[in-house]
Amino acid sequence: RQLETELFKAIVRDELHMVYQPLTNLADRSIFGVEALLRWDHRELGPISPAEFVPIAEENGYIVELGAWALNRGMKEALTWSSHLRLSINVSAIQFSRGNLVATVGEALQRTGFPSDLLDLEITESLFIDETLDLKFAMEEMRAFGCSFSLDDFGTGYSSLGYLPKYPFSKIKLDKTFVRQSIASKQDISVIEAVLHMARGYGMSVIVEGIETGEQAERLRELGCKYGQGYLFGRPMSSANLQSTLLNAA
Ligand code: G
Ligand code: G
Ligand code: MN
Ligand code: NA
Repeated sequence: RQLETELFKAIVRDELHMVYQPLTNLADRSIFGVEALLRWDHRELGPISPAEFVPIAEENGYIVELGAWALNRGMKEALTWSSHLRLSINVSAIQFSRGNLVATVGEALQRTGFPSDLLDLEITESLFIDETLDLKFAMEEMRAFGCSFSLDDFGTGYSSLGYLPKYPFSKIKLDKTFVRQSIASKQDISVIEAVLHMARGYGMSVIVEGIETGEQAERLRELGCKYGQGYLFGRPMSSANLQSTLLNAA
């Protein structure tokens, strides 16, 4: 496919960049971290969504290179900001199975000097449907560096919850589909309450994704959610724009 060939050239052509979306304390709306997201601006085709190119890169294995690039770029840019924020970076299962993610993360930390205790790696819940994949050992090794793990897209994987305490996650990212009706439906409220309760039991914190309105933020805060992410608090933005946002908030 044409897109696939173009993707292989994206790094050398300097067509990739990272954007950063605020992770916010619901109590005072202060920013404690960011989620880093890959962007590809093709010289002729224009912007291509990661929802489109990440699956292609996962299929052909190029996600190993893209992922390493994203880790290095994210840590390097995060070090230029005036406040030291947590940096959350998405990683794909293929980076474990076809690459050596432990070595890649270790090298990126060393090369950039980014503090490992500020690094979170986001792993999507749907990975855990495939129980043959042994992520646990690699996760423990990275935890020894000082990194933490967030379980991304929680609630969309339709997997059993039994795997949850077996892996060293410190955070759960509740998928944005739950927020949409968090005010409308009693049923969704009880799901959110159940997730908060379970997370507390496992000593994990919860970040609610996809918060778009002040009403949602307030309702979620009342339910006991501490952390949120969404367009209400900030869209994914360039490193320079994030820096201005931090200065304006200070
Ligand atoms: O950026 P956007 O909100 O459009 O992201 C779409 C999807 O692409 C999300 O599921 C997100 O997790 C994924 N994605 C974005 N950046 C990265 C990345 O650097 N690595 C991986 N593996 N996935 C990413
Ligand atoms: O990694 P993950 O699948 O969680 O990727 C985050 C995705 O969610 C990105 O595509 C990002 O642009 C998107 N996103 C972030 N905040 C919001 C929001 O408030 N509403 C919606 N609809 N999407 C959001
Ligand atoms: Mn994510
Ligand atoms: Na998500």
